[in-house]
Amino acid sequence: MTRFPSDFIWGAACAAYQCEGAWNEDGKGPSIWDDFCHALGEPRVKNGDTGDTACDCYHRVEEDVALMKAHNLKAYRFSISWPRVIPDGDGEVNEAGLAYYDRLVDALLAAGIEPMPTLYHWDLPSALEARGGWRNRQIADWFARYAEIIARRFLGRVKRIMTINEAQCVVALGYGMGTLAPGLKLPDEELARIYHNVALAHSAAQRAIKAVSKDIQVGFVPCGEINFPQDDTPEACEAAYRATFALTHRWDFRFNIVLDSLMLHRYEDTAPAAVQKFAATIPASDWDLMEAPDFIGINIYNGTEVGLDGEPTPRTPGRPLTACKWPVTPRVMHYAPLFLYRRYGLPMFISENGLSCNDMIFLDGQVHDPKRIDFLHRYISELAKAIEEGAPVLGYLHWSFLDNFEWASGYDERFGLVYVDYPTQRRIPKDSAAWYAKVIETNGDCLN
Ligand code: GCO
Repeated sequence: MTRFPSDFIWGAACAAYQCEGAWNEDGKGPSIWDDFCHALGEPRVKNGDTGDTACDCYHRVEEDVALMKAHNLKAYRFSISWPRVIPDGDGEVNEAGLAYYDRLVDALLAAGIEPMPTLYHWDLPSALEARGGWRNRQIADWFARYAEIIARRFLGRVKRIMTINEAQCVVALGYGMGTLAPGLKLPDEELARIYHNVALAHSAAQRAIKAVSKDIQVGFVPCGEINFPQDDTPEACEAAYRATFALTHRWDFRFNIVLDSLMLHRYEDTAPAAVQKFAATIPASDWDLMEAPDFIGINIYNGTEVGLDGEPTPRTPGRPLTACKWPVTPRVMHYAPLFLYRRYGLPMFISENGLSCNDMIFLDGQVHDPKRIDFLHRYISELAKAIEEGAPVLGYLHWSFLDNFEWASGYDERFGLVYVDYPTQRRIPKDSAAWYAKVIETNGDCLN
């Protein structure tokens, strides 16, 4: 029995800084990630790794797209580097930067793969950070102008544009914990202000894109902690639903911290005092500026099981973990789409899901990754349940097609279906790549 809709979009995702390289070529301006990786002193990234070369995708468009085609991908979610297109963020446009994305988009279209750009996957132009970055409310104008430039350039070639990827990581990890660029540690009230600026920026960008064409579907990509129930009873599900959207624990890493602004125009009562204090200063006219996205992209890697009291259930000793020690919790893929649909009523993509494994080239010259296959089999099977129970999931975009630069973990973590031998840039499809190609070919039926 087919469990996925016939037009289900199977694909993969990546981000500019994590794979392009060419960090200072053809007029590209510096980004906060260039600065973060190049900062002198104590390395902020493991092993002192940088995205200077990464997977060299900037120079390998044809080879990489051919490999995607050979593995049946129907869509490729990539991000556009803002400073490649507008080196200082709001000034001159860099034609050579746009030309690179022309090549990528055209190669994808020629291969029958839908190009799905994300405008912001964390590489803010350094010149804008110097002006306050996401702390500055003006970012809504800077971002809207950039969005319009992209929408005009790719009009007729892209059907969907995602605005901001994982605002929760941008804010909580970049400006709160300081583990990602720009590496600041600001207090909660400031973080609440930054979240509000993110919501304003998404909305301004959405209006700018729609002014170019109403036909372009605009998406927003949140992330955060999702709670799933200890069993499938209605009481357990209700407790997990409530816990997922409560701001009592990790308020700054919950899906609803931005989505509520965009969709419901309010903050949860459970928000901590510092957030309530900021919320009280928001002028009513700001809520009129909020734009509900056409769809959301949800990035799901793991979740936390909770009991009837909404508290995490005791950890199982020796529970399964990925190479970067994230718990393997496939049931989150069943519940996250259902919970988000129940609260917001929007169609969605699984815009990222995958895992890091300690992949290596075996004696036979191949890369065998049975753990990845097992993990994906479990998660995708749970996704099928969510779809059967009514969650309007339009597609699944695996993170990632190629191994790539994993932010503060550098190159130690390998998330790809395709192994990258960094010294030679040779691509070696892992066993999971062939497995995923089969999943796509059978529209998921081979998992039944
Ligand atoms: C994101 C993610 C990716 C990561 C992936 C694995 O924000 O979209 O952080 O960039 O590489 O989630 O951690």
